[in-house]
Amino acid sequence: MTSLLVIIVLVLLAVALWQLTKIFDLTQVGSDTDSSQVASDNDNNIQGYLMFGFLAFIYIFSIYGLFTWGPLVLHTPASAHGAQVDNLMNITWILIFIVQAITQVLLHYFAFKYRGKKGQKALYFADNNKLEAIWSVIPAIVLAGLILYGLYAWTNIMFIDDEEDTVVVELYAQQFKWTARVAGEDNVLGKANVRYIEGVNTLGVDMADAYAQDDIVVSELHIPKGKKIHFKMRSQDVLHSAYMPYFRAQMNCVPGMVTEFAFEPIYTTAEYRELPYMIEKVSNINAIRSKKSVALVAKGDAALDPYAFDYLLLCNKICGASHYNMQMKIVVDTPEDYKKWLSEQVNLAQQVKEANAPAAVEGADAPVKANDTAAVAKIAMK
Ligand SMILES: [Cu+2]
Repeated sequence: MTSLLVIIVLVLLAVALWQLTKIFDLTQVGSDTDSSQVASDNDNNIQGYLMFGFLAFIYIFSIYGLFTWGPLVLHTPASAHGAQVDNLMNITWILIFIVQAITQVLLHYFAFKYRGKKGQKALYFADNNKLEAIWSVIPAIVLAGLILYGLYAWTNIMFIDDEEDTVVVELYAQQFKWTARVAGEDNVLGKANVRYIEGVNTLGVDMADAYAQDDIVVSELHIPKGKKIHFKMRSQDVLHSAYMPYFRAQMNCVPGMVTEFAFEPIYTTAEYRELPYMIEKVSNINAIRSKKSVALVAKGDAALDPYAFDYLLLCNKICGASHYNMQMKIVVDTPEDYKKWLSEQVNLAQQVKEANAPAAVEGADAPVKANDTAAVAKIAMK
């Protein structure tokens, strides 16, 4: 309601200003100011110099942007194919920068040089085949080269060798969270369908499928360094997009179909945290956070926790109100740590079984997970 009122006030204000300028025009009738609608030499000169002013503005703004926001772009890629993506991106940036630097100067300089003058007539110039050939062939060759290189990189990155030893992981998207399903020992995901969604089986895994028995469902994904991870994406509701910026990976998650992406992580989380650029970035973030904390504590609120770097899986399709916060932590472990993590997980079949079984131990408040030693010990002591 308030915004509607503000809009109405703004519209009325605009109408009032418009009426005022009309009154102002009427007061000028009879005076010798130039009210001609045809541009004079003076007008053309002003426009010509403004062209140079605008040229200076776009160059200064480009250089300012490059220095101010340039360092914010993603740094070292954490996947084996990442360098290829970065290379393609950098070549494209450099080409755009060169072409724009040349064409903008020419465009604005000629607009200034041939600005209108009294008595000067525009030259009628139908066409020039040689010129048109030059400015068609050069961009065609450059673009064809760029596209060919892009296609080569794309097929390289998207190729998944079925024979290769990979770790198969499902990424399941729904408004507004991610869930991962690790294929387990057999490295094959059990079938799934929304109709099977029930209780702890939130992904609708077909528990009658033999391949589903060792599947592990997690809300924080661990993957091993140095091995290709084969992701299979599904969505429960709307279009989502699995985006892992540090791994230079992104793939749409489409309801009703499975999409795929595979990459090999080359830095563990611990190693990536130790990269000099990341140390600097984290300390900058923490400097800002501690400054904010001082203000928060002064107001009587709790201070902010210090930030530590983690790989994240984000959603890159605007999928609804909480899209911005749709994320899952991904930890890249050494192969040994990964094995250890895997052995600590309870598979879905077990979880379903425990959820369905009545409490086995008298006095137990809730079903106990097989590997939950602390809880087992607690019950044993009763
Ligand atoms: Cu989403």
